[in-house]
Amino acid sequence: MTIAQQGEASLSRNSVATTCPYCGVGCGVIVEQAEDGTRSVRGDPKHPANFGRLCSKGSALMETVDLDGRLLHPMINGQQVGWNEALDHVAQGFSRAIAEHGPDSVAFYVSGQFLTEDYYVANKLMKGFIGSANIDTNSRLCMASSVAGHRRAFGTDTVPGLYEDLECADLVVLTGSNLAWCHPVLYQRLAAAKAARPEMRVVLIDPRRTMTADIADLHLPIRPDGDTALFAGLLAWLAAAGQVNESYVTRHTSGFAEALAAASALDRDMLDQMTGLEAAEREAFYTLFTTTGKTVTVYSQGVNQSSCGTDKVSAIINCHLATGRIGRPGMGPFSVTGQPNAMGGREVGGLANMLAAHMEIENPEHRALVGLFWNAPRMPEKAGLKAVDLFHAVADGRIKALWIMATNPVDSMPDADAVQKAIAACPFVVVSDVLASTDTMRHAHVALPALAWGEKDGTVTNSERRISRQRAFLPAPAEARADWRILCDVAARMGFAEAFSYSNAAEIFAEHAALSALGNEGRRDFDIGALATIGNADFEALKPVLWPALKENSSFRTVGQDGRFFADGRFFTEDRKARFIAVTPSLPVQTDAAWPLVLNTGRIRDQWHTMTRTGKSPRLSQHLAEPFVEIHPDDAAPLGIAAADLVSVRTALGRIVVRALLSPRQRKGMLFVPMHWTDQFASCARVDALVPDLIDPVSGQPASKNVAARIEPYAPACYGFAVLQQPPDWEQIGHAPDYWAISRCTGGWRLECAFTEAPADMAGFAASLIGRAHEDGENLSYVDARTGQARYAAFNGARLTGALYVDQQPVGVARGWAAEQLEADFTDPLRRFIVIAGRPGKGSVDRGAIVCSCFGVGATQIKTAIAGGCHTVDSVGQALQAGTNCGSCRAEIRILIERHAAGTPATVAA
Ligand SMILES: Nc1nc2c(c(=O)[nH]1)N[C@H]1C(S)=C(S)[C@@H](COP(=O)(O)OP(=O)(O)OC[C@H]3O[C@@H](n4cnc5c(=O)[nH]c(N)nc54)[C@H](O)[C@@H]3O)O[C@H]1N2
Ligand SMILES: Nc1nc2c(c(=O)[nH]1)N[C@H]1C(S)=C(S)[C@@H](COP(=O)(O)OP(=O)(O)OC[C@H]3O[C@@H](n4cnc5c(=O)[nH]c(N)nc54)[C@H](O)[C@@H]3O)O[C@H]1N2
Ligand code: SF4
Ligand SMILES: [Mo]
Repeated sequence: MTIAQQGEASLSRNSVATTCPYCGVGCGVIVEQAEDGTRSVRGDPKHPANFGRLCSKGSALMETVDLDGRLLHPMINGQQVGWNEALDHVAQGFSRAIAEHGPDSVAFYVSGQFLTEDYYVANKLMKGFIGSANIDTNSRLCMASSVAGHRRAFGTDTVPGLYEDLECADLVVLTGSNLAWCHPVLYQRLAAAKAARPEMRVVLIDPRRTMTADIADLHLPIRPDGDTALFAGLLAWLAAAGQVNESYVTRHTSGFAEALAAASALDRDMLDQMTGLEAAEREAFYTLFTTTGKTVTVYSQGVNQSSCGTDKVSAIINCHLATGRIGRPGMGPFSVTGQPNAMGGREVGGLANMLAAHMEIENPEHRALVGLFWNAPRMPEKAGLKAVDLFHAVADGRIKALWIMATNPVDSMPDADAVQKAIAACPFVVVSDVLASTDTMRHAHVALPALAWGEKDGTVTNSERRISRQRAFLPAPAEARADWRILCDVAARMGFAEAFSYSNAAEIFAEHAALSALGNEGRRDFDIGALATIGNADFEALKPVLWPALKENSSFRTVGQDGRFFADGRFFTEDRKARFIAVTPSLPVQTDAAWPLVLNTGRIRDQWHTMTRTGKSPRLSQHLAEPFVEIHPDDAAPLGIAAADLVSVRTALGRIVVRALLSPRQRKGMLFVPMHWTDQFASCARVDALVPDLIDPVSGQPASKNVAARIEPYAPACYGFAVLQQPPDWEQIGHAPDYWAISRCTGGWRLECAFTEAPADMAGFAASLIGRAHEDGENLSYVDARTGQARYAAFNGARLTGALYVDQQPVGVARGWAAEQLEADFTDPLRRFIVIAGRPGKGSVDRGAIVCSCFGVGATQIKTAIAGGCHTVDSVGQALQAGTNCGSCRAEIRILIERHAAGTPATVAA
């Protein structure tokens, strides 16, 4: 079956080929419906991104598509209204602001989780019809430094290579990328290639020894923001070693001498200091790079999210240009995109400083071309406000009407409390989301229900420039509508009906494709003219397609036959030469006695961003069920912080309260807090409230990674742990604990909590939390006044409705086991006492913290298997199935084997 036929198959009722809505790997998934109506997902074996593989998040997609918590109707000020009223209201709100204060008084803040068609329409409305460039996107927080680095080197925002380059390289350098957790299927492909060709080398550059280190031959625990110096040092090293490709540099580049001079100004001491690495470690890496022709450098947020992110990108690209290692199999710099459609957003020009189809807003020729094509009444002549400045403008009242779509800035923007305040004070705020309650939605005057993954249709582009279809397999729920349709309906009401009269996604895509080819003639990298006349049926059946996709008769070849850019040494600058950029490393984050540590932020394996979707999945929520800070045991000990203690993490901006996870994999002097937890899931864990809005001066991307911080024990009077059928409603309960965090489990919810002062009536608190027994139920409790330990359980018929465990220490109850009791049968009243005992009875097991989400296998089970003689990941897999589906947990299993097979005790709180 060809992939095109798969498209046709997608029209059948039982099987739909679509694309995963999470990371930029862009895996193809097939959704199948069984006779009984249940649906399942599997990796699409024909999709060139994943060839059938899926990671833990992709495998759990079906746990996230229910309607629980969905926004299903338009709302104005919390009241349900009809679509007409909502759309009129939005159009009037924007039109009024524009009439009174001009087009720059309004703004859109959109997202790399938009489909290309949504994105195209939003950009066209703002830039062509409202006449402002005030549309920016969460990609500013994500890819802006890569975009800026590409543009200043290549003349365009081009990713030269393909995923297969990671497989055929002899050296893969991963810097600022936790590929194992953030691009898991690409990581699996790399791991498989290395297993097949063990001579291949992998170098990981990350302050933390992440799970990606599992396949690394060399890990450089770099000092925060040491990358510019490290790669500048490499350029000088290459030159000194006579390994510069002189003929390539002369024929195809400019600026080499200046770049080398800047790089050579760094002496060994400066490199030691700036990289925080031993000279020997650095030189081992330099030697590998110098002696290995086929080298790919993969980078992501450890590079982009920095006040010197663009310079880091340039320092990396410089080394590839100097060696001519670009655009050929197994060679090149490779910026991996985060979101499913970060690339698509760049193609349509969704950033405030771009236009459309990789054209530039400040280029009059480009403006004229696009303006004519759109028949646009007005086009902005200058770039619009970039995310951080945009929210500053909201804060100081310059923006009178703001429309936020498919992103959650109250949690994900730096200085998030200030962003929250700004949004709350903005006179007119519209939010389009799939959920009814998010930290951002809370401030919406108008809430618009969008279609979610599985319901919507369109395209996304992955990290290797491959455009794939997302296809609907579920009906639109209640009144939810596609984002592009909502935008078109508003545009029509603002007087632009004709330009926004699309009847489906295919028409929008065709227009976007036509624009990409307009006046292009090989001048711009992004050209999908071959798809400009695509009709409905072909759009339906569209197979994954790599861009550029030029019209058949086009004589302008910009790309090699193999789909890679720049092998011919022709770039998109005016003289067609690539530009070296001279970079001067900036100093690392300044710490001092008050703020002695550096706070680093990022992602975990099984959660996606602000948890609006992955937080619904019991499987995914049990891997790391609570907000935490990772800290080196040597940093924790002098502060009196022990594993599983609650701690406050502070920066100059504020404080969060999270669980301490002691780990020797963390670089000393640094802390790591995941970005995922919001006010919906925890009392005080929005890490972006701690991150100042410092930006890279070239790209405008915030420095979300490295912030001066300190940490101290939180020391509550008592800790609690509960399992509950219903999530707690603190308003109704009347007393929220000082600290709390909730997560989904199969039968309900898990709650961690703590009180700085124990409630005078703990039993009363327990009863209102876990419920009072009904007539055929029972409430049990056990209180030890001496130790402060208490346990409460409520049963309703044969079911446990909730149990609360309280202790003066972190509660020592087996979490996974306790959560399973929500689904257990308690018809026999005697069995109920095991809940109070808090321990598995005879014949049942405590699985421990979940390691393998696919099969729900926990650390305790794996340790038992190891003790029983399973000393390889595969043998653990044979015994327990763990790690045999998506493979995302294999590195963690290997670490458990290393620790427990060798008899060393674990320091990581499991
Ligand atoms: N599970 C999961 N996967 C995801 C996402 C998710 O939310 N969850 N989000 C997706 C998105 S949008 C994105 S952008 C990507 C991000 O993917 P990644 O960039 O791989 O993820 P992060 O965890 O943000 O950061 C990567 C690493 O950068 C390191 N780092 C911090 N500072 C520095 C530094 O100065 N130098 C170097 N060399 N490294 C540093 C951090 O320690 C961290 O391990 O992931 C995508 N995939
Ligand atoms: N400290 C720190 N901060 C960071 C980062 C970091 O590493 N550290 N990373 C940054 C990066 S790289 C990124 S990409 C951002 C991500 O940050 P956000 O974009 O804010 O995070 P999401 O949770 O993905 O938000 C997407 C929202 O869109 C909704 N949604 C989902 N599908 C649809 C749809 O089809 N239509 C509409 N209208 N809504 C939909 C979801 O429910 C959710 O509310 O965070 C950034 N912030
Ligand atoms: S690697 Fe995982 S999250 Fe990323 S696209 Fe593939 S299945 Fe989805
Ligand atoms: Mo991202």
